[in-house]
Amino acid sequence: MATQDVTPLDVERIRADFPILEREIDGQQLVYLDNAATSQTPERVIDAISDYYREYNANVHRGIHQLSQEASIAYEEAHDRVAEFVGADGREEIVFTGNTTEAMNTVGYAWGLNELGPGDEVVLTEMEHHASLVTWQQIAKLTGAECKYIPITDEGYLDMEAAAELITDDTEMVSVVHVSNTLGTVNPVSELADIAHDHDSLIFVDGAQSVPHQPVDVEAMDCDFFAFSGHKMCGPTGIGALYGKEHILEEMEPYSYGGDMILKVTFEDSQWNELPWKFEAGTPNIADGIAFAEACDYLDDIGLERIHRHGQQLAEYAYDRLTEWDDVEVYGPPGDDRAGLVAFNLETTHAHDLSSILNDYAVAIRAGDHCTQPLHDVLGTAASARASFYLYNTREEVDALVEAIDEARQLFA
Ligand code: C6P
Repeated sequence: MATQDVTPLDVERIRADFPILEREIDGQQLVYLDNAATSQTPERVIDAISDYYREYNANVHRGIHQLSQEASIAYEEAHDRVAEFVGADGREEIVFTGNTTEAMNTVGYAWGLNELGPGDEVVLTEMEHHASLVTWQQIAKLTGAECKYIPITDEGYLDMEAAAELITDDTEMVSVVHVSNTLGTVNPVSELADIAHDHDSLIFVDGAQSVPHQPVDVEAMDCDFFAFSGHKMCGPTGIGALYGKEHILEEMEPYSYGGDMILKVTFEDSQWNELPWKFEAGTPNIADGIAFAEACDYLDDIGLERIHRHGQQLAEYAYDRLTEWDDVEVYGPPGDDRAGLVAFNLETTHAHDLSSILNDYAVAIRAGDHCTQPLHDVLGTAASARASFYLYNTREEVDALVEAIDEARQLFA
């Protein structure tokens, strides 16, 4: 692989791309540290949406007229762009979905219902997001299959010895989160793919928290399925993608029926359209699909390797500052080995109260279970506070976070 440019980001210049960052809350400058939930949107992505509605709003694959042709081409090419962004072969391997969750459910219903049965096992991890955990849990109930969970170590890494024992010839699917949205752990997904394939199992990787922050190559990873969301990577809400190896998607039956996913329909039966349209029933989210591709361009123009390093540096700095205090518990791996987020708890203050106090200082973080309730059970807490960073965040914003937390510590001491 060519050496990638890792010169530091020009954050001030980047911030100018995001109009929302100028917002003030009660006269104070917004400090937005909830990027793992939803990232902010640069002007050119906003423009891509409004250009579509102003200039070529029309349904795709249905009209011969000029606007429909323009919309169809832009929407189709958006699939190619998103495919290229994650190292897929082409549009055949990229199904646009509403988000990561819908991508999971697509595989759960379209693949799982047909392929799983009693005696089969789905291996997940204790750090799965509900999007994968609940999907496989419910598909397992419907099919008689069983879910097993790879445990985490005390430091928040996957226990790979346990993984090697849990993945067996009974395993039909390994479903693993690439980057944990709660621990910040980066999981060894290629190694897990090798173990899964040694047992003739497929592997689904949840890339919701990796694709926005680091270069991803699904072919090098050798995963069979991969999912991610536009709204966490400078794109719009309501759009995401499911990657699947072409031969697997080819063999899979669709589970959502209607217009555009068919080639030929009679009163008796129907034939399916070619990939990826076979899995995109009904009028799709055209504007956001096109803007999703614009977000890929935006991130590539800045450079994923640089974005990655910036997020890691901010997380390490936040980790170091927070762990200076004895009354703060930080979850997950050490500061120098985590993705760009930090989840923690104050001994004296519930995460929700802390988040509410931070809001008084215009500091936006997330508090709650982050859709990882079983993981929080393992951590021994019902909720945590989480600060998550992106390309436009600064060290000064981490300082603002820490100062606001200190105010809360004094208040509840
Ligand atoms: N996590 C968070 O604040 P959707 O909602 O479908 O776009 O993404 C679901 C999802 C799946 N996997 C991981 C690892 C995730 O982090 C998320 C979304 C947000 O952490 C909202 S719960």
